[in-house]
Amino acid sequence: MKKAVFLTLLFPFCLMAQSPKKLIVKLKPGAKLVQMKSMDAQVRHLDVQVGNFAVVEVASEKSLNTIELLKSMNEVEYVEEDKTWTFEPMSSMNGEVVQDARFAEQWGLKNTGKNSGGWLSRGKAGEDINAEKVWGLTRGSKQIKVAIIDTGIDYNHPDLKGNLDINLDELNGQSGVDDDGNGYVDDIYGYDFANNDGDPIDGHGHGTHCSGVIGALHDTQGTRGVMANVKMFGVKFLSDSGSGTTEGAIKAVDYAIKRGANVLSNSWGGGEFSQALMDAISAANEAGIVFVAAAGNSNADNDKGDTYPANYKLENVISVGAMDGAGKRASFSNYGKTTVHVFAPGKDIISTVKGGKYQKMSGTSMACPHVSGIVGLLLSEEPNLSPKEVRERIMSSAVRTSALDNYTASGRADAFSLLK
Ligand SMILES: [Ca+2]
Ligand SMILES: [Ca+2]
Ligand SMILES: [Ca+2]
Repeated sequence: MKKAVFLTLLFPFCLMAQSPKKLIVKLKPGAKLVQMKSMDAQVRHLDVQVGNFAVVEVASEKSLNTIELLKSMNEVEYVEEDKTWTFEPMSSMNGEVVQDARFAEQWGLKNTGKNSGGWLSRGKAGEDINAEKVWGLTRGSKQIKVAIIDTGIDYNHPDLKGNLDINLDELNGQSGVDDDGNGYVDDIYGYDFANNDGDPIDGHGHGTHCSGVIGALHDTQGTRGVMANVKMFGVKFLSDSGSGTTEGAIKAVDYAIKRGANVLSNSWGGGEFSQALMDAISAANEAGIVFVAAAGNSNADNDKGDTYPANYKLENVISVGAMDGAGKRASFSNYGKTTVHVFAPGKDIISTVKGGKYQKMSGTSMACPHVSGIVGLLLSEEPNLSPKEVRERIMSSAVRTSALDNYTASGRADAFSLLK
């Protein structure tokens, strides 16, 4: 008899455990949401400064009723379902692994026409971000912090180690203790909101690749970043398989703001609009922080479709499309005559990956950090520019080409023209 009772009790709990729905609730300033026992819903408040948010978890079959109930409450501004966000690579994750790559292969920085072609397409000299020339003017600054919001960062990579933003209080502090009192335990190299711990090590490789594009060391080995001098940290919210939640993305943006980032590099996206995420990015704008975003890899027109976060109409968002070594739109890259602000190299890009290695990847994911690095170079020289001014400068200095004319509001990002 006892056994039968136990089973009937267990059943509904199993249902809940298998299919909970996560709701993001924006509350009016100062409002708090109390536990919703009548709905069997779990309520958590988000400890973020980018807005007054709560997360409500409820069994799927009750989510519609719960949403209606929440919407009827005076304290609630809006409710949305948590969404899934993924990074924006083309896929060559299993591509060629190169152990001894050199600067000569980095056509995105210096395109010789010979280092940028493939079997089907010839490369074209000069179709790059004009990095060598800009390095005669600036190589960046250790005053500039760039947050790579992604799958994490291989902070042990020999080509990244010298350009990391290290939280010395935590490095020299006690394990398990929030030594600097910033609310995050052991956040030395960044934070991991996919697993909620202080270790943002990259279990995938994607975030490390983007990091290397921005700031791999200028030395004798491996690759070079757009910036020779920078302080980078990893804010992980995409899991090792490459997907994350709206909750994680909000926390990641919030953390990067608190840690003093100047630039947020975002090589990820999803399909749908999230007001909560937009509010978080808007808070970054108010803090003077530039939000660079991959335009997406669906060969789609962003003027007509919804690609977020790239399509948020905020002054600090720079949407970046990907071009190939011939200076043409990469076949996978999203485009948009008004919504895609600029293009940058994003095909067969060699950079750092986990385990101290190097690998070629393609995607607007790779174009995005090129522009993040260029923004970093600009802010190194002119730190008081507003995000809006930064975007205007990036666009007005871009090289307009017939190949890209129909695909972007400006052209190919050119770091030298920007800073000369
Ligand atoms: Ca801490
Ligand atoms: Ca600690
Ligand atoms: Ca190097």
